[in-house]
Amino acid sequence: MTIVSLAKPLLSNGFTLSSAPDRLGRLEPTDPTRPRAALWEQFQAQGYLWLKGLLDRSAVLDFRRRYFAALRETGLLAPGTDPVEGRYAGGGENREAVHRITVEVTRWAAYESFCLATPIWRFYETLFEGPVYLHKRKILRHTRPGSASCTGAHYDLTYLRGGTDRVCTSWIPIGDIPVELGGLVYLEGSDAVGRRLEAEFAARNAHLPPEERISAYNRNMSEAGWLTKDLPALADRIDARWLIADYEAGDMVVHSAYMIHAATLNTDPAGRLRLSTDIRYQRATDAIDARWSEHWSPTDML
Ligand SMILES: O=C(O)CCC(=O)C(=O)O
Repeated sequence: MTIVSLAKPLLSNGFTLSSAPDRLGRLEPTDPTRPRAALWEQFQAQGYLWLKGLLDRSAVLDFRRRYFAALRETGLLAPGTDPVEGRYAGGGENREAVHRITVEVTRWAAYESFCLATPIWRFYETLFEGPVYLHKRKILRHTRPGSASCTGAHYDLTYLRGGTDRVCTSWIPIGDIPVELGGLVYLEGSDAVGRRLEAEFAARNAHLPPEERISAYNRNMSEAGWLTKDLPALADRIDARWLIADYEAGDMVVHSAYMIHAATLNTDPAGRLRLSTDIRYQRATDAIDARWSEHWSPTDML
């Protein structure tokens, strides 16, 4: 097993992943042009596919430019920089305006079109062997360098219990996201763990009223539906490694609804903002979680 060594500590919500290098590994890249059977087999075995260069890199960077250009007046970006760089001003931005505009962008036709890029839906049509559905609730996230918090460990079905469990997430880096910008990290082999945990939650939730039973925020779940913020302890508990990657604009990661993942902090020395989107696809004929049929809003409690 190759030991991953990093120039800088890898941090997540106050915990240091890099202090146990034997608990770190690298995500396996996949060529998206491989035959369907090979892709399916790999997806079943890993719980994810890191599809290299599926998307047109320049189209992805164009969207990055548009996104940060829309936020220029808020003071988020360093003055005089090209929005495509997403270079953080370092503080003092109008947070209310940043928030409002980010929500607005999720309503843009240009964003919708980005999420419906032909290579994405074609990929899913091939994988699922039939017509596919894209959930309307789509999330765009930027993370600031120096921020102390990031996404905790979870699996996505926690938030999508009202439909099929064959739903898949596309996590798309909008710009290059090398490890120091704090991209997603995946717990190796954790699809099976997610399935086990979900069976336990289902048993515990069985007596709750239907609406509460499927909620990520019900009395049996922890904060925000996360399993934990302590990624090293979780890796020890299930004897697994966190898989990291240097993502590039044009890549797309697909993960199963049970695959456990989290993010790390953005510690980019060049001060770039991390930008990504996470969107969900499924077979059009499978049950759809109706709660996801509206645009994302920060108060939608999903
Ligand atoms: O981008 C993030 O920090 C979280 C994304 C995520 O949890 C997901 O893609 O399911």
